[in-house]
Amino acid sequence: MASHRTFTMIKPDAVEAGHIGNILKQITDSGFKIVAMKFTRLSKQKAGEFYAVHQERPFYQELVDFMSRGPIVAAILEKENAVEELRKLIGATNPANAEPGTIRALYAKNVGENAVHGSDSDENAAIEASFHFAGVEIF
Ligand code: DAT
Ligand code: MG
Repeated sequence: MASHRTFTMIKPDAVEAGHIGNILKQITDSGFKIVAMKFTRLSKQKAGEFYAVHQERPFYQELVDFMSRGPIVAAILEKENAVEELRKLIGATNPANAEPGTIRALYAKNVGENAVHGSDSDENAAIEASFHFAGVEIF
């Protein structure tokens, strides 16, 4: 995947709270183009695989339970410098530390239920995008 792309998820807490539309609007208003998108749900096994890098962390089981408890929106986004730009737009992992106006400052409940995911590198963006999407689903 080209480096002008990143991967995002609107997490179960934000979907449950009815924030899909507002979050997608904020993303597209910030200049991102959606090149793939689906409304789906992670099984516990799939959530565990997605976050396998965190499996030694004390919050891993909580994270897997949370990410599999309801539907999510998964999307691939395109913009110049996409990974860094999306991380700026979503804000710090803990919403208490997130800049005002960022998606997590606006919609996240706490460090565990923090509304959105954004890839942290071009390499992980490519891995995460192919975890969720087949080539024919990316436009
Ligand atoms: P980010 O999602 O900002 O990339 P991360 O990769 O460090 O953050 O962690 C992945 C997710 O794990 C994060 O979005 C929410 C959860 N998490 C991280 N730190 C946590 C903590 N201290 N307590 C509970 N959940 C945590
Ligand atoms: Mg991360």
